[in-house]
Amino acid sequence: MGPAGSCCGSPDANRRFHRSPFHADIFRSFSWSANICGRKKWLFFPPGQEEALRDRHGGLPYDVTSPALLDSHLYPRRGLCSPALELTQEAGEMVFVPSGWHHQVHNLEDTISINHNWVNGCNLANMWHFLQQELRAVQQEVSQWKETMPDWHRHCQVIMRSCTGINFEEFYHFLKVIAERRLLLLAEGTDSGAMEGGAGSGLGPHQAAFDVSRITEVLASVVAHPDFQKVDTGMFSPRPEELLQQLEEVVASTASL
Ligand SMILES: O=C(O)CCC(=O)C(=O)O
Ligand SMILES: [Fe+2]
Repeated sequence: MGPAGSCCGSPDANRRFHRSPFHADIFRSFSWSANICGRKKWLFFPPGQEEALRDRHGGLPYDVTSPALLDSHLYPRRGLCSPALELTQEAGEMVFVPSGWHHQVHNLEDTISINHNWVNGCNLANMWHFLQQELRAVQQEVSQWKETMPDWHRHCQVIMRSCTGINFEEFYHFLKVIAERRLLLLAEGTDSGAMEGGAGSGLGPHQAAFDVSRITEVLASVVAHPDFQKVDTGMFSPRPEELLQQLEEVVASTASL
């Protein structure tokens, strides 16, 4: 909810009502945003373009329309960025934000909107890629203590969790919960054709099989990641390697779906 004129460029209004500086959505999720009333101007940049908008210290701008970006000493790669994709969202209209697209939003009128974010089989790999990037950024930031801290890797996971909201262990748990639901749904389906209203609440066998194949790819990468290998998975049930093997078997058997 925000008054006319609020966006990244009017910090006072943002603090009280509305704040959407230049960003990509949490975990590189998809989002939709529906305008109940009012109008908003959106500026979009396809994934990767934000690299050209970084300042010389590697930081992203708060407001991509700020005159500060014309300073080529501070923003040396600004000229390499293509112009923003611009759109105006009217009352009653809904905008879909693709995974990993950076954007910023400006209220042209007093505006109320509702939005929702989600991850599914189509952007799960983007989420995993993002988490790896976040961990690398943390590790770089605290690299000077690597030799003197016995628990350095564990602390990096703690810092990552506090900055990003999730660590590698929780990401595994997330994959596990979804994988088990999809496996149950596929098993029920082969049983009696009882897919409708089953454990997946309306998901069909094709989507369940698709999700299982995407989760399998991502989990294989998680299990092979040197930092995940440092996580104590002794108490996990199932063990990540066992879940991966089970998923790989199901992927092989549902390949014909
Ligand atoms: O409406 C806004 O100010 C921000 C919406 C947004 O960033 C989104 O839906 O991803
Ligand atoms: Fe957003």
